[in-house]
Amino acid sequence: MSSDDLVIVANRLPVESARDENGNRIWRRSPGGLVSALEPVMKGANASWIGWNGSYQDPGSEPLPPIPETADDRDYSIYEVPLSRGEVELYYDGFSNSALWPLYHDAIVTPTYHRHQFDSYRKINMRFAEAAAEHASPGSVVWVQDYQLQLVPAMLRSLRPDLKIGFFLHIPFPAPDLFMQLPWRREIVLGLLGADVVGFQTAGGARNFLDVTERLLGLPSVGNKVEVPGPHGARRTCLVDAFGISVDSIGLAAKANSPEIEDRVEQIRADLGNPKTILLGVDRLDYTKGIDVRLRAYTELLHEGKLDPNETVLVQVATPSRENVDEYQRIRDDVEMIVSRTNGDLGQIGAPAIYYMRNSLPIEELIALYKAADIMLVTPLRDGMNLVSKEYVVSRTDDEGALVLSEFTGAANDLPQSWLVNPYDADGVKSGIIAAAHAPLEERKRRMRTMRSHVMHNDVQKWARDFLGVLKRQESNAGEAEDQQHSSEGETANASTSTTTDKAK
Ligand code: ADQ
Repeated sequence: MSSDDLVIVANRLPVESARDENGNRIWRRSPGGLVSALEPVMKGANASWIGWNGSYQDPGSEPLPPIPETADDRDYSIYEVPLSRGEVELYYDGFSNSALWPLYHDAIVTPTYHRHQFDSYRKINMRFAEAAAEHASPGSVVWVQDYQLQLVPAMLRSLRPDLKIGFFLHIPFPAPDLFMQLPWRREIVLGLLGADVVGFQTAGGARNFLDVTERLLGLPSVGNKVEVPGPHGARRTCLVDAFGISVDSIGLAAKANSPEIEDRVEQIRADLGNPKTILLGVDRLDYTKGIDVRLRAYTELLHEGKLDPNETVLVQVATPSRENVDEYQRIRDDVEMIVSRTNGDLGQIGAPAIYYMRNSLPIEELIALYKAADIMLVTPLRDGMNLVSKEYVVSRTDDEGALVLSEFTGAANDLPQSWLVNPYDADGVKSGIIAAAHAPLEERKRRMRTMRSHVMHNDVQKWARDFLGVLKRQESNAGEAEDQQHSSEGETANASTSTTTDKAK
């Protein structure tokens, strides 16, 4: 067993199993925002990552090759948490992605709540907490990630009261009235309060969490701190704050400046027929991302003659995501319907109006697309941060390009020089696109320079340093060891407070 000073606990490992062109099993880097965000932080640290490898581990299933101890640019340990197909269906596709994900994204689609799914969520959270308890060295820092693992902080504290425990939520924390729908709302809040520091993407998310803590548990905050009562009159402090995530700015900008990428940009523009204006969308294929919103806006602009189909193309790259969840099949159908209608109506031989790719691309190819794109369209209905917008900005080392960005992303706080749009207002989205397309070059450059400078100075390494710095400075809660071992008693004590508070409201 190894001991580590920094332990990341996340649903997914930074690697996943795949097959190469010869059909052999290989391990490759996992897609998605979390891995992009955390990998730079792990490099060079005495660190480990605990998570699921993305494959079902059922009795009789094909054994996977061991994950290499170290690979290329990885110098941290990996510990796998096994999950069976049934567990993934209940804990991940079920409670995490059919209840929590839609609820936390403003209930864009109706969340579904099932007791057996939550039971599985609780059981799997305990499995992650036990793995962290096993691999963390005494007194080390454990950083738990995201909505799939909100019960882990309190569970881990009860197993290992000596640890410094941080939690970061990558997605929005919803308005209190919405959160109150959740049948297991108290258990979730108590789970999070097990951490020494709970981080959110935005100040609004942190405020929402402090509000529900007061409403549900009757625990007021002083500034950004909540005193959490233990069973025998003991108290510990939980600090709640905003830490907006970012990207590996220096690494991305260095790639963007490479001659290979410059060549690829030229080739992409040529392959697209050297149009006057290239619009680009890059997302996971998720109903929160507003892919349909931007495709509709673009199509209407073409039909209205405000964009010329002979001079404009839109490229949409969408990575398949959560395909076992019905709503994801629905958004895929919607998007593909719009693409085929628009191309049917407006495309010509060799010149479709929309280039649609449903796949995951290497980061170098994404950067080349970012650099080729005159207008980047980021139109989520709700998004915790949105890394794509920041990747676009740091890739534009030429200061050209324009960003059309939804107000309902965390990134909108950091990138106010973008063309901000309300994705629920179709005409507003269209006006934003037209304004970005017609803005004088000098104005575009001025806006891009300011945004690029902001993201270059506020990168993912700074995000991690800020969070871990606050966590390490947070007064030690380790003295609560004994009390926390009786955390279930503590929950009972809190439960009576909260019931009173609930009734009082
Ligand atoms: P996501 O919802 O996955 O992340 P986002 O922040 O945009 O959203 O990150 C997506 C990542 O996947 C980016 O790094 C992007 O480059 C990559 N990606 C997207 N499409 C791709 C494609 N076709 N091929 C290859 N890579 C692709 C969650 C939250 C966000 C939050 C992040 C990080 O929902 O709000 O910003 O975590 O906290």
